[in-house]
Amino acid sequence: MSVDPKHIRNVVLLGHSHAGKTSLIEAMLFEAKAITRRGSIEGANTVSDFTELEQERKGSLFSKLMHVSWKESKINIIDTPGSDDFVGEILASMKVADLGIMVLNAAHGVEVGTELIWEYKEKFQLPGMFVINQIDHEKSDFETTLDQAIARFGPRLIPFQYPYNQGKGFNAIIDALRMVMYEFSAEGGKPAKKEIPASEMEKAQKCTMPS
Ligand SMILES: Nc1nc2c(ncn2[C@@H]2O[C@H](COP(=O)(O)OP(=O)(O)O)[C@@H](O)[C@H]2O)c(=O)[nH]1
Ligand SMILES: [Mg+2]
Repeated sequence: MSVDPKHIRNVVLLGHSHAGKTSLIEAMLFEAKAITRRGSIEGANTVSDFTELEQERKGSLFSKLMHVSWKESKINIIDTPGSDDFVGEILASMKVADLGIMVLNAAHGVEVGTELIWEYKEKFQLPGMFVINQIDHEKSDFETTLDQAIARFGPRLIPFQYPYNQGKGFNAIIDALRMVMYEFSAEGGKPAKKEIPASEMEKAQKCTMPS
């Protein structure tokens, strides 16, 4: 398939080890239908962590390039190791990316690796967005993680999606830009679009207002 260069995006996933970067990419590949079976870290069968050493250690050691087709675009996705020991892999990936997606673990908040990698991201003046991950974890605390990110990385951070029901049983998010709720089935796939519950309306409207 030939792709017009204006429809090519290069994104790099960044963040502390175990934030969930490799698992998130596996979900992205699955949702974009680049793969038909979603692997896991525990199953040692993700697309990204394919080397024996990574499967043994259950963590990424090298940067990897994958891609998906999404509507008219080709999105190149680079996975990176989280540990500063592999900073060369992280920096080289940042150099070729248009966007850095900082992945935060909602059960852990901002971590040392997040801060170190953020400094590099700022040095490269790489545009960024945050994904707060592991929302289904019983100790997930989206609000505290977001507050920590705003306190550490600046008030310009604006949440435009947030979980409706974090913790065990999590299956819905509020999208404050489109002003809808998306409810996901356990198998993934296209979410059901629902009205934002009345109890969430004020919070959703406030999300994107400048403070
Ligand atoms: N419950 C839950 N576990 C997750 C999620 N994302 C990743 N994990 C687990 O967190 C651990 C680290 O994930 P991994 O993708 O290797 O993180 P990475 O080091 O940032 O690439 C693994 O045990 C994953 O199974 C998530 O959204 N929910
Ligand atoms: Mg990884």
